[in-house]
This record gives sequence, structure tokens and C-alpha cells, in this order.
Amino acid sequence: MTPEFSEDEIRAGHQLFERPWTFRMGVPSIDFLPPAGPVEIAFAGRSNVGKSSLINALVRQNGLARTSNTPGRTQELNFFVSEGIPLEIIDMPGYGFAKAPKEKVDAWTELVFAYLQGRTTLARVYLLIDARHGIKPVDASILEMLDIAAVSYQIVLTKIDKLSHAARPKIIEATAAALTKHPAAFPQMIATSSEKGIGIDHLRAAIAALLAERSTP
Ligand SMILES: Nc1nc2c(ncn2[C@@H]2O[C@H](COP(=O)(O)OP(=O)(O)OP(=O)(O)O)[C@@H](O)[C@H]2O)c(=O)[nH]1
Ligand SMILES: [Mg+2]
Repeated sequence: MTPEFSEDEIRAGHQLFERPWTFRMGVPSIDFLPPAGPVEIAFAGRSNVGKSSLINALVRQNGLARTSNTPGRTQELNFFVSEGIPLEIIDMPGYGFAKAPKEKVDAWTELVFAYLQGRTTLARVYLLIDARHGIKPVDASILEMLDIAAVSYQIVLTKIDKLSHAARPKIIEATAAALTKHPAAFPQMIATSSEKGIGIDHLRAAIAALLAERSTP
């Protein structure tokens, strides 16, 4: 249920994130979306699940994507690029943040849905789930939308460091069981901790494999 990677795949993952990544642009509404270019991958999930932190861990650059203890930190689609790599990484606003003003939540939700459903170059969505909470109803509605839109996605468990070693397999099994109902979901998930550096190599390898798959004619 959690994937195995070869040494070559892990190495390819390292290479992808060896050089610096930089902020390209923030997109506040779908009208400002740049024309479709290279392959894109997007990090989606509830507010505060750890999307921006995970991107920083991937690129080994704390502070590239802005993080915060307060939910609702990321308010635009933020695009990150690295010279010579035909891939763009998108950090998304979180969903399911009940305390934000309604008009803001509506705007973020509309932006997230419009992007996820309509972007032709979007190769995969990494859907982040807090390992302590598992898939919540608000996540399930996003999974359903991705299934209907036939957008390929993979679950990434976050903050696994907050669970004891003994508790980890249980949440992985429960999440895998829930995923069997979702046709567009990648059956394997990746358990991570941005704080402790757990699973980051695996996520890099998964992204490298995806990119290799997309680049072969
Ligand atoms: N213990 C632990 N804390 C984490 C981890 N990843 C993120 N956090 C903390 O969780 C909080 C939210 O992290 P962010 O990366 O800003 O979350 P986000 O999903 O980008 O949030 P929004 O942009 O508001 O949707 C911060 O206080 C992080 O330090 C992790 O792996 N382990
Ligand atoms: Mg964020």
C-alpha cells in the first residue's frame, strides 16, 4: 500500500530537486491562469494539512512556499519552477477552512475546483491527508470530483511524525480501504513528515517517475 522504489528511482528523485526552485507566479483567480505549458503537479488538501511545508521539504528550501500555523495561509495558486526541468509545481489554497470569511472560502474553492477540473497539463494531484485525521467528508467530496473529472491523483499522508510507530499501519490500511472506491486514485499512498524528513525521498522518486512517464513519447 506504500510503494517500493528502486535505488535508480530514488536517485532520479534526488536529481529532480538538486537545483534551486523558484517562485514563478501567484494566480489569484482562474482568469489569471497562464497558458498551459509544461507538465504540472499540484498539491491540494485541507487548510493546514501541510501542503506548503511539503513543497519546501521536497525542494529542501524552507521558506520557498509560505507556511503558517494559522489555516488559510496560501490564498493563490502558487507556481514554482526550476531551470531546465520541464515541470511546474503548484501549491494550492486549502479547502475546508470553516473560520475564514465566507466570500474568501467561496473564492478559494472556486479557484481550486476550476483549476483541478480544467487544466489539461495537470499530470497528477497530490492530495494531502493529515495522518491523524484520515479522509474527512470534505476530502471525500474532492476525491469524488477528481474521479468524475478523471484527474489522476495520489494520496500523501502528512504529519506522520505525530502518530506513534504502532498507529501508522492502521491509518494507512484504513485510507487504502477507503480509496478502493475511487477509480482515479493511485492505489499506493506515500506517508510523509516534512518536519522529520520521512517519505520525502519516496515522494521525489514518485514525481521523477511520473515525469519520466510523461516525457517518453
Ligand atoms: N509535526 C508536523 N507539523 C507539520 C508538518 N508539516 C506541516 N506542519 C505544520 O503544520 C502547519 C501548517 O503547515 P502549512 O504547510 O502552512 O499547511 P498548508 O496546507 O500549506 O496550509 P494552507 O496554506 O493554510 O492551506 C505549520 O504549523 C507546519 O509547521 C509535519 O510533517 N509534521
Ligand atoms: Mg499553504
